[in-house]
Amino acid sequence: MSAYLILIIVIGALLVVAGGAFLLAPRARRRPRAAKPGAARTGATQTTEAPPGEAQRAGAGGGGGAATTVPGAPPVEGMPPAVVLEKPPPSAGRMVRLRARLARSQSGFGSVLLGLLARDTLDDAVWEQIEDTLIAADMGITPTRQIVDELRTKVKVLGTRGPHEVRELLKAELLGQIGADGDRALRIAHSGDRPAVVLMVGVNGTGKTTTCGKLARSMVGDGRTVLLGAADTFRAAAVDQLQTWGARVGARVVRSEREGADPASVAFQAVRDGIADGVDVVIIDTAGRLHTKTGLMDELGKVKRVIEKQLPVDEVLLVLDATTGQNGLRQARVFAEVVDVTGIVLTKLDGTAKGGIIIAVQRELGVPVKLVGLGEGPDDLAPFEPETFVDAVLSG
Ligand SMILES: Nc1nc2c(ncn2[C@@H]2O[C@H](COP(=O)(O)OP(=O)(O)OP(=O)(O)O)[C@@H](O)[C@H]2O)c(=O)[nH]1
Ligand SMILES: [Mg+2]
Repeated sequence: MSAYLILIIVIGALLVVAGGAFLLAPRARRRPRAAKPGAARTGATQTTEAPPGEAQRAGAGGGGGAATTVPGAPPVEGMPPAVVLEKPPPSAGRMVRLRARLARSQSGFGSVLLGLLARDTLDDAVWEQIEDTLIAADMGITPTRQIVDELRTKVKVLGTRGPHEVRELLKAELLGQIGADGDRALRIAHSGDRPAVVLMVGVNGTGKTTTCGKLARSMVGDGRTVLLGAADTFRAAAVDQLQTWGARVGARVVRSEREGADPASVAFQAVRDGIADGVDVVIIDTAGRLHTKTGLMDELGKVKRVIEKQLPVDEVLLVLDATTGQNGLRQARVFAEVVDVTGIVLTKLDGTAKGGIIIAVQRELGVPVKLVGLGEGPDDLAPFEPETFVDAVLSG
């Protein structure tokens, strides 16, 4: 009897297994063969599997290659997701677009200054308050004194002061200190067929990698081709961070597969690949440096020298965090001793009211602020425009 029961159970189990296999078999047959991931070059990785046009066609389901996807269909196991490249906006007009954000962070000291200057009587106590306000905005002592002296003279000459006159006075002074006519354009409009090379340097956490990514985006938005070099070889996460930025806009990222590899050799290879690919610009990200550690600073000099065995470095952009004030200025000084800084990127200007640092740092290095970071969003990097900045400061 019990043997009879066991037999029934075994037959039942076999039926269940056979039925399940029958149901699953057609589905397995329907599943397309997994596409081979794109072969990475030795020591270098291409962030997209196909050039922009092809990637977009694949995304729309029209590509004849292995990575064809149907819009809305769930991802198929083993198949890499099709890369749909973003179309970033061009760099022109960005600062105007971000003016409201700038005004939110900077107009505090602007409106205090306007209020003080509009007072009926401007005695020593009021001038002292004006001076304190400028210093509190990180303007620096010498520029502050110059601004106050000039304003005192002009107010005397002017006699009456309506709100409009006061605003114009202050605007002229601030613009005079910032230097409205400085050459702030990035030197990337290269002649001939070599890529322009941009080296990003700065202390930890100032926003170098983010700026490399944002800058690559805005260059792509301007119709340029970009290659990124991940010469921050100390942290794998930093390399991945850059890779993510590159992948979004179809910029190839040259990286080392080995953590702790020589940053100079990655930079060298990035430039070599940039030449071979015929890109317009190669942007090299470097590791954050403690400006007190001579070893690391020397290494930065080496990165630059090694790149220059192939091509001149057109821009060395020093990334400074606007919220760090005087400390940022000290960093700037040390970096300028190791590499010839050609431009300053002031990040996190959205997070501080101390926009006067623009004046102080330009004075310190004799180098213009070329770009400003105004947020964490991918398009929150803008070419610095003094007039837009001053208008935002005085908008309160
Ligand atoms: N609010 C704001 N945040 C920013 C800006 N630029 C960068 N950040 C943020 O600053 C943080 C550090 O940025 P990273 O780009 O990783 O800095 P890094 O200099 O590469 O850092 P290390 O690689 O560690 O040296 C990130 O959280 C960024 O989102 C900016 O303009 N505004
Ligand atoms: Mg970084």
